[in-house]
Amino acid sequence: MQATESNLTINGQRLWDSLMELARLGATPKGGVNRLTLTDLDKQARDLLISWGEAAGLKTTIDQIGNIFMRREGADNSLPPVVAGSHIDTQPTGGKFDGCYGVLAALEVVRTLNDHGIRTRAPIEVASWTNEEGSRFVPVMMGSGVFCGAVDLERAYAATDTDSRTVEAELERIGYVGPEIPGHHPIGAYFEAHIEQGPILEDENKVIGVVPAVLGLTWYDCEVIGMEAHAGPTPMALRKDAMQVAARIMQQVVVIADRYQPHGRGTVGMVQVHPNSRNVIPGSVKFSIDLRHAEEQVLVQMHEEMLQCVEDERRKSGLEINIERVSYYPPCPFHVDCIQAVREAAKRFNYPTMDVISGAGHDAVYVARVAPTGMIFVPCKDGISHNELESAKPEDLTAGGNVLLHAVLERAGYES
Ligand code: HGY
Ligand code: MN
Ligand code: MN
Repeated sequence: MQATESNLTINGQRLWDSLMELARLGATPKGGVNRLTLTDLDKQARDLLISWGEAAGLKTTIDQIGNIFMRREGADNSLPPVVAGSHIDTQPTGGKFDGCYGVLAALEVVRTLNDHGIRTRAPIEVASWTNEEGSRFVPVMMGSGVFCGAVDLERAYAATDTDSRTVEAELERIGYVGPEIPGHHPIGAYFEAHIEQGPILEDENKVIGVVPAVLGLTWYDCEVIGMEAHAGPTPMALRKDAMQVAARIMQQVVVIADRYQPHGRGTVGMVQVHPNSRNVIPGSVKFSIDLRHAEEQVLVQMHEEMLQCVEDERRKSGLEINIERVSYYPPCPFHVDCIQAVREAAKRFNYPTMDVISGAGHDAVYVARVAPTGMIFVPCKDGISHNELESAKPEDLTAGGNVLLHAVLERAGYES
């Protein structure tokens, strides 16, 4: 059947089946996925994705930071490709859909075009970016950051996990150091479909989120250095208790975020206590700080207040406190033409639609620096993500895939 543009839809069951099969790699007892970047499980997922791409007739290229591009030729291959994708690495207690949905929805677009023998004018590519999550290695969105020049390749290679393994060694070990120089890969336009990872679409009974922009983000590693001592005989006034000082700084992360609502965000997600023994006054506490906002000037203000808070605690406690910024990107608006393509595609199906600013970071933030970029959100259950309970409705995932299909076609053009 030669589909006309208006009634072309993806195969939602095939998309769902692929999501469930990929989710088996690193499946956790609570129904989530633990597949950290550059682990053996990540290699297995990369290998599976590439095998699916090859089965769909795609040609794979890999760059030096392990970003994967799977290409479907068009009628005019001198045109830059329209790329769709996301990431397949997960959080330690991640879900089945964060990132994987965007990559497999892009693959489903290709599979659908194959089913209907549709040849696009520009080539189409499916992209899977390395280490979007920034959980095992910082900075966050590492692969797309290196691709757009925001992150230096050598800095990325030197990043270490808590076992002192480097990105370079792990990428080598899993066999995903590709030949292509990151960024030497034209992109005509980029679309990323993603679960919203928040409650707005579900609360508002909408199916499609048109994403105008993404909150800016600033991440820090902070370490308070005190002195280990016995929890019993050491008088309170003589202690150099790293934990108490760290706890005051952690409280301020939330106070600063609350000061700049509605878009202010502040989170302490990682804490390492040394020696982490119940009857030893902690000698060192290392912790992460994640601050976000929709306006660059406010994010700068939050940054300055965070540094001032650390300075005040340094002076009051007399302890050594180190704070290092490890990730930063300003708020990111998407391209008006790509936003419009998403809006038009959603209108084609009469999907209930609304604009949603993304609180989460995505590879699209960095790709937007080198190509017109847009995002498509679909609801996730109770807005929960970065949690093994993460869940989404097949019909919503299908709707997002249909919007992705038509947004890609709008930018790639095709011969009917
Ligand atoms: O941190 C984020 O927003 C993304 O999940 N990496
Ligand atoms: Mn994601
Ligand atoms: Mn994520």
